[in-house]
Order: sequence, then structure tokens, then C-alpha cells
Amino acid sequence: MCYGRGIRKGEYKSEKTSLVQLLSLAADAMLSALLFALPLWGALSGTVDARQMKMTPSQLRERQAQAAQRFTRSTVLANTAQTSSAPAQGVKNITFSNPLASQYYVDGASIPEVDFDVGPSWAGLIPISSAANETRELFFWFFPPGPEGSLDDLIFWTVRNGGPGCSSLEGFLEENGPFQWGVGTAKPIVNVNSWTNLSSMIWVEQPVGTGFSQGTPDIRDEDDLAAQVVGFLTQFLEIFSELKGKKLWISGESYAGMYVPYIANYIYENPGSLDLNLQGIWIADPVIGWDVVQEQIPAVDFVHKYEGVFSFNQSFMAELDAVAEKCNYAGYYEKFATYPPAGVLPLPGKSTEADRGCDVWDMIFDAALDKNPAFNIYRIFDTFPVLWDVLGFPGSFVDIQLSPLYFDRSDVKAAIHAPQNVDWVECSNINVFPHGDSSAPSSFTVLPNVIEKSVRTVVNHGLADFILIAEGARIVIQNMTWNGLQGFQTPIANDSLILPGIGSLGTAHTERGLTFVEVELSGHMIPQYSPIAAFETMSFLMGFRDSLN
Ligand SMILES: *[C@@H]1O[C@H](CO)[C@@H](O)[C@H](O)[C@H]1NC(C)=O
Ligand SMILES: *[C@@H]1O[C@H](CO)[C@@H](O)[C@H](O)[C@H]1NC(C)=O
Ligand SMILES: *[C@@H]1O[C@H](CO)[C@@H](O)[C@H](O)[C@H]1NC(C)=O
Ligand SMILES: *[C@@H]1O[C@H](CO)[C@@H](O)[C@H](O)[C@H]1NC(C)=O
Ligand SMILES: *[C@@H]1O[C@H](CO)[C@@H](O)[C@H](O)[C@H]1NC(C)=O
Ligand SMILES: CC(=O)N[C@H]1CO[C@H](CO)[C@@H](O)[C@@H]1O
Repeated sequence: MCYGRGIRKGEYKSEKTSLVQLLSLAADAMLSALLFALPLWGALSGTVDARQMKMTPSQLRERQAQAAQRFTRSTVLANTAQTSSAPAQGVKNITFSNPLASQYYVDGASIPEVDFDVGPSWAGLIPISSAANETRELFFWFFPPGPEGSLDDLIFWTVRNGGPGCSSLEGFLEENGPFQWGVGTAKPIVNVNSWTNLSSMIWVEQPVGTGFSQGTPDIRDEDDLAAQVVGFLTQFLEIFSELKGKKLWISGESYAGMYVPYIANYIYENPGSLDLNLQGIWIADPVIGWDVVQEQIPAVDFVHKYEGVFSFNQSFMAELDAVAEKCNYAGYYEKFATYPPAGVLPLPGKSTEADRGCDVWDMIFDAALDKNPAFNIYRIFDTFPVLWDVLGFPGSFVDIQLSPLYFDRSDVKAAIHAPQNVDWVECSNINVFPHGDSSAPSSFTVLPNVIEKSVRTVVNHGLADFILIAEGARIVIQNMTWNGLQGFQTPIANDSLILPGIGSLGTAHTERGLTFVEVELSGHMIPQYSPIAAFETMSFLMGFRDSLN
């Protein structure tokens, strides 16, 4: 931070006379150069205390604290069904009549390292079917709603970044759960932006092979995966039957762009398969289209947008521009992603991935690591030092500073009824799709049907995410047909995402049941990097906010 730039002319009055006179003589153009030189000049002459030119540490802290205070999310109470009754105090407990439920009860006052009571919750393993010989079980952690939350709803959360096999407990601990142990922080704290402030919530480690889940992975595609999730939820509802009939919202990020629409589609297409009332989905930085579209076409545009962050040299920039030109990435967005689109959007080359010599994404990644070995593909602003992570995966690095990982501690496992014999890792070392995932990206298959059958659908994107690039998601949407038309018909307005206490922080655009949101400054995991934006877009999905604009 350059303090000199923060000083306005009016503030010099308090400086010593000689300095005021000196500065009043200085032309505007000279000002910044002078200010830069002043600390040295002061130190040499001994007549000016250089630190008077800066904020004192306490002034600095005060300004930061004021800014942090403005960062308050909106409250949801005004719009919830509970408005009429007096606001409840504390977490809303739910009494489950099935005696089996008590086996899953978690004592919120004795979660290791958490020095406050997180309230009642339930966790453990539940099989994916009622078959007596069933060996496959998924791990879940369920929380009832906080004091403002709705008792009529249930949010289901799955997966984080890193692709299939990554645990949703990362989302629990570092994104949208009731307590939070963020990357680089000393201990868990209350998460004021917990999604439990919206409603009940269940985090599920799936598919089989992920986290604490049990059994041998055997799924071939996303429909198999969806059937297992529905099987699990059915068994869950037998034990926690007071949740039957709740309004269901399915959410997740990254590879959940595959999972979530397919799970939702399965539920819509198999009415009666699940005693929950599916309403809509929320996905962030999702895999919904071809790799070449979500990673390659927009990559060089992305570098241009963030030139100062990448700091590439001129010859490399020229090389990138040349490859983008040769591979038909340059100008693709302007030409084809029109509002409305002119027709089906073409591939830039012969492949749905990068053609030979056209893998600009990897060229950029390698060069970014040359300049900044701490470069984080999930949020491009990161530099050294790499922060430690209680789950062992800060940014795109593997962290070696901590063992065991939080969820691999035996006391943590005991507290949440997790199996002691599983070596928990955030992203599984085994392939959860033993023969690959044969499903096509959801924008070509099930996503339109899910949008059409849902009350609302929210697709979010962090604008500082490089592993999947927001402009690519725009292209996917302009190539998708839902509710009778292809793509958005009118352009996405700038500065259209309005957040409480912040103002505009990106874009939000709705047409025919689909809302697309882009969040400035946010990396791949929006509830982690921009928790207020995530909370607000989830509020909107659930109808607690009428508009994001
Ligand atoms: C919540 O309800 C469960 C029974 O469902 C009970 O065992 C537990 O003590 C309650 N906890 C709180 C904090 O009220
Ligand atoms: C359970 O047994 C049935 C036959 O009774 C068999 O078809 C099925 O594959 C078995 N399931 C597992 C998970 O072993
Ligand atoms: C657009 O969608 C069609 C299928 O409708 C697909 O064949 C084509 O590859 C898609 N184009 C892009 C750029 O994703
Ligand atoms: C420019 O950047 C590229 C990519 O990082 C690198 O290979 C090349 O050596 C750089 N050139 C100079 C002069 O640093
Ligand atoms: C949004 O801002 C960008 C960058 O300034 C500009 O190129 C684009 O035309 C704007 N979009 C709209 C819809 O005004
Ligand atoms: C207003 C409100 O509901 N606040 C809650 C948000 O979630 C945290 C974590 O559970 C609670 O501590 C707050 O009371």
C-alpha cells in the first residue's frame, strides 16, 4: 500500500509550516514525486517527522474496521415464513422422533478446537439403499437453521474445487458452514455468513470414494451418481423423517456443475423417488460446457483484463495474442456471444478441448508460475507467503505444514461419528468414477430441463477464477436453449449485482428462470472468497430476496 497516494491536499494543513509552503508551491504533477521522496528527505534533514505523512497504525486500523463493518449481509427474517411469530432465540432445534437419530447427535459444545457451542447437529454414515447387504455409505453433517433461518427448507451442499472426489466438508469448514476455520487463520470462528442462517443444511460427502464415505466406487455416469444420492437421502429421511416434504435446494461448486443439475434432473424425472420438494439449484464456477470454452477461448482475454496481476513480459504477451489469433480464440466472444445469439456457437477448432498448439491455458499457467510460484489458479491475486490450511489444500497448493488434517484427527472423527479407520483427505486418491464420467456437460443435456422445472436457478461465477473463466460460462449460456429460446436475449449490464453495504460488485442477469451472477474479486470458491455475495445469491434463489439488482 502506498500511503502517499492516500493523502489529499487539504490534509497538509497540519504539517509544519515549511512543509506546507513547500507543498503549496508544488504543481499537481510534482506532488506524488515529492511525497515519495519526503520520508527520505525528512530523515536526512531531521526537521520533518516522516511518519506524520502517513496514517498512524491506529488510524489505519480504524479505517479498515469501518470498512469491515459496512460488510454486512442483508437479514432474511423479513421475508421468511416465520415473520409473524416472534423471532426465535438461538439455533432452532428439531426434535427427531426416530430413536436412531440420537446415534447421530453431535454435541456442539465439544467439537475439537471450537471454543464456542455450535448448537445441535447430526452427523455420520448412512447407506445408499435399504438392502441388507449394502456396503456403500455416504457421510453427512446436518444442521438445523439458525435463529433467522426457515424451518420449511433444506439446502443440500456437495463438492468443492478439484473435481470429482473432493469433500464437501471443505465447504462446511471454509465456506458456508456455521463455524469456519479459514485458510491462514489461527482457530475456528463463528461464520456470520453461514447458510444455516437461511435454513437447515446438509453437507454430504459423495460420491462413494469421497472423504469418509464407505464402499467401492461403481458409478459410470451422473445418472448413477444421482440415483445413489437419492438413495442416500431416502435412507436419511427414514431416520430424520421430520424433514420429509421440506423445500429442497441443491447447491455446489466446480465439478458440482456436473453433479447438481444431474441430481436435480433425476429428482424431477423420477417423481415420487424422494420425499422432498425440489425447488431449484445454485451452482458456482461450474463445469457446464466444453473445456475449450470454459478454459481456452477466454484465457487470453482474461490475462488482458488482469495484465497488472500477471505481469507478463511484452514478448510473451505478443506470443499469447498470436496463438489466440491462430486458434480462433481472439474476438470469439464479441463475434459469437451476442445478445441474442445468431445461432449455434461453433467450436474454435476441431476439438472440445484445445487443438494441438492451442493450449493457451497451460502456457499462461506455466508463465504465471515463472513470475509468481505461489500463483493460485482458484484466485489469481495470491502471492507469497502461501497460507497454511487446516485441511491441507490452500489455493492450488498442497500444504505440508500440518498433520493430521482437521478431519483426520481421531478426536474430530469421534465427535462427528466418522469412521476412525479412514485416512481423510480433502480430495480422494481413488477414482470415484472407475471408468470415467461418461455424462456430457449439463448445458447440453439436463440443465435446460432443470431450469424449466425449477422456481429459480442461479449460476454464479467468481471473476478472479482462472481454473474456470467467467467469460467461458457466458459463452456456454449463449449456446444453451431453455424455455424456448437460445441464450440471453439482452446484454448483461455492468455493475448490476448490488450487495448490501457494498454496492455493485459484478453482474446479475435473469431471463426465463435462469440467473447468472459474476462476482468481482472472488475466486473459484465464492462462499469462501466472497461470502456475502454467496449468501445473497443463495437468499435470492430461495426467494428471501426479490432481486439481486
Ligand atoms: C436438540 O434436540 C435433541 C433431540 O432431538 C436433544 O437431544 C438436544 O439436547 C437438543 N439440543 C439443544 C441445544 O436444544
Ligand atoms: C446385494 O445382494 C443382491 C442379491 O441379493 C445383489 O444383486 C447385489 O449386487 C448385492 N449388493 C451388494 C452391494 O453387494
Ligand atoms: C454449442 O452447442 C452445440 C450443441 O447444441 C454443440 O455441438 C457445440 O459444440 C456448442 N458450441 C460450443 C462453443 O460449445
Ligand atoms: C518472457 O516470458 C516468458 C514466459 O514466462 C519467458 O519464457 C521469457 O524468458 C521471458 N522473457 C524475458 C526477457 O524475461
Ligand atoms: C461493460 O463494461 C465493459 C468494459 O468497460 C464494456 O466493454 C462493455 O461494453 C460493457 N457492457 C455493457 C453491456 O455495457
Ligand atoms: C442472524 C443469524 O441467524 N445469525 C446466525 C448466523 O449463523 C451463525 C453461525 O451459526 C450464528 O452464530 C448466528 O447467530
